Amino acid sequence: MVIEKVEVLVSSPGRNFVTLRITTDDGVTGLGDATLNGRELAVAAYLREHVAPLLIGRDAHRIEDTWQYLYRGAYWRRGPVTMASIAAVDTALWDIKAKVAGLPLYQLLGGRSRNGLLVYGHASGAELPELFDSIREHQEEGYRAIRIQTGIPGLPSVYGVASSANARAGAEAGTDERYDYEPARRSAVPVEETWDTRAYLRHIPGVFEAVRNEFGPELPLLHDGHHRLTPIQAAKLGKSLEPYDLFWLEDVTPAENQDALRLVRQHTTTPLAIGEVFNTIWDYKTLIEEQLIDYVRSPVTHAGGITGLRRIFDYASVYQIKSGVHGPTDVSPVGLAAAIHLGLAIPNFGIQEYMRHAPTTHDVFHATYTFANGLLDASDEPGLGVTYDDEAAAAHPYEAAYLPVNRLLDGSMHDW
Ligand code: GCO
Ligand code: MG
Repeated sequence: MVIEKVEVLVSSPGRNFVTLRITTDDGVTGLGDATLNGRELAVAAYLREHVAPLLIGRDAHRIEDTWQYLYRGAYWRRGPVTMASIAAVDTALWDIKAKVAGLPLYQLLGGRSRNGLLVYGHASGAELPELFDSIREHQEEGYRAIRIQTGIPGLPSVYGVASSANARAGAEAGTDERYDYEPARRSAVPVEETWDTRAYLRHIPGVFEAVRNEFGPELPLLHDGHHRLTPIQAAKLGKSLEPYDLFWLEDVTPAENQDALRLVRQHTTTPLAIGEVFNTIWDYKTLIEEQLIDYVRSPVTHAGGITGLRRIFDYASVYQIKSGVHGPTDVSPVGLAAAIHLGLAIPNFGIQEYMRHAPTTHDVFHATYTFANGLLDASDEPGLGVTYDDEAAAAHPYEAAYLPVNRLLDGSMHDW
């Protein structure tokens, strides 16, 4: 069974996605997600120009060898563009192998270890009443774990809080963005936001206190610091949130400095999650070996596919570190389905982020995974259980969209 056709599909049903479709000589197709928010066309070009021509004629069953061929063979290792490209190829080949076997992918990864994946959703509100409403809506929809982000007094807009502008844009586009906000905006240049760390550190503990008082001690609560703090500020935040018993505190410091987490860890027992911008096992080496984190955040889409991410999870399992896979709407339904299959099989599953895609996205990506009683589950369809509708996609061509950039109040560039 050899690879006969490799197509790079770029479409924008609600937001931009890059999808790889591999077809074998006997007509079996596999899908992989290669979406890199705000840098989509770089991955599309990498795949079209430098990967697709190398795949034609290769044995579609040789997944590990193809992974090594693309990783070692590039010489220029790692990085989000390379690793998203390898991920898409890897995922598509797993999809094909499972279809040929006539089994849902999780069966090839060792079979079910659980009934479904516990997920968390995103509640947000500029003020506490809106936040409380958002938490209640999520609970009514079945969510059993909830991430909380709020406005900060003095800042016009803050990461993770659905803005009314976004909600309006969603309403106009016919998409549901009431709480599934999309941080990337369709514009030629990024929007600029402002940030004040001291105001944030003063405000957040009171928000968690209010949420615990309203919703009680049991509800698992999460929070994302989005790489904005110095190590000592992060340590202070972790310590100040200890009374509210967080499930995790995410990305408190810029993730590339692994040593920063050592300092944070020495000061707080709040569980730490990191890695949505990591793409290889090497990015986790110190963090895993020194047990500086509790959850690994990389998605299949950005960390070299099923093959790359499973290797990270196995390594993490030695140190009782669990999975907490990134699942924003910029990971396509193909990338999410891959995470579901992997999460069903691994022994050290922790939680899965589930932001939910807009209905328009599902017009193009027909997915068979289900969400019920707070759990995501794969269907029994052979492979990943997702198909791509070319006709529907044709109505949604790529449109430039960028994530915001962040500046401190004095105008200095900061981490977004
Ligand atoms: C999360 C993430 C996202 C990212 C987004 C960038 O925890 O879900 O932080 O909201 O900002 O994926 O493209
Ligand atoms: Mg995050």
